[in-house]
Amino acid sequence: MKRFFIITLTLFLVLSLVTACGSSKQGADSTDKNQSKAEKIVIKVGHGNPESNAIHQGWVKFKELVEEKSNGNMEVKIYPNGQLGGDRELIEALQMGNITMGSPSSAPLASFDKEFFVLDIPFMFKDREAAYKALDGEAGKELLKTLESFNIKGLAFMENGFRNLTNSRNPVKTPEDLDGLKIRTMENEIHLSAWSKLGANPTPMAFGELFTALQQKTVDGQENPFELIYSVKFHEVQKYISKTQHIYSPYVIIINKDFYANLSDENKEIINECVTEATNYQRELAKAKDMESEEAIKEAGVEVIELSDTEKGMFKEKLVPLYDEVKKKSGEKIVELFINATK
Ligand code: TK8
Repeated sequence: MKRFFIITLTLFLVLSLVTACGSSKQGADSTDKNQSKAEKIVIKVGHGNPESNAIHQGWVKFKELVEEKSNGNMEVKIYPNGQLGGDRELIEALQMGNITMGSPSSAPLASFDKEFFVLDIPFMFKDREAAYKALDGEAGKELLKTLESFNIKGLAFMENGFRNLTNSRNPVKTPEDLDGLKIRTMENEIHLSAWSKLGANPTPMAFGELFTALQQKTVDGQENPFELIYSVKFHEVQKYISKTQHIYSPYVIIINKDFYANLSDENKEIINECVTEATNYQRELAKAKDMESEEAIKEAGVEVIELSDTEKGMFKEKLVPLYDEVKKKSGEKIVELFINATK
């Protein structure tokens, strides 16, 4: 009995050794199947918005298209909601290759690449079409190219939208109503300067901290497009929304430059095509959601304030010196390209 036991034990040990060697050997040789698994290209996307937002839906569209067109050789993993960081951290992570792609707002990107300040010229685009024309044309392409010295490749502009001022203190129709109003801005010097010139008391803050800041009245107000305001429930902690539409805010679709450079021509082509298709899809959705959200916000009881041309003019007038400030930062060339594109 004892002998039988020893033989069984020895057999068991020998067998497990053989299996162990076998499996490690298999790992080293790698069959075809293993190889294609090892070669699967994973694209890690990080962004700061909720899953209900058009920008997230744009990424989902991109994922579906890329995975289909590459026959599953490329896989897109999306990390929404700022779970990997806010815009500034995400841009840094992308530069280092810790994430592959992202869609920060253009304003925080300007702290890295000064030419992006051009998009902070207030009231530059009269409507969406004017924005698309400039951003998709030569001006936008030149601007995206400037990202290359930061190890970033710029691919396209999706849409956040025209920004509106919200606050919990008083209705705002003219700059006078802004006196001392504590406003959160994106992390961007031109935005800070603009709100100071208008008489408010601006403070930069990451988007992820904003809801609590509004709720606890650390700040009185903030500015964002209707869709984002509604989806993150800012309307529940704000009383007034003025349709200032002071700036058109794009999301810049960016990819780590080294990662992109190392892709095969075929895969580069897939990425480019899918970004274009997803951008068209996303813009349509963003536009529809912007209008729906405005209605929903009104229904929720927030006062939506229309501004007449004269009232808007009062904001514009105070912001005239901003042109020179932007030019100094971004350089005249890119400003001229954009101004010409809007003519
Ligand atoms: C989300 C931000 C947001 C922007 C802001 O990460 O910070 O106000 O409008 O959309 O990019």
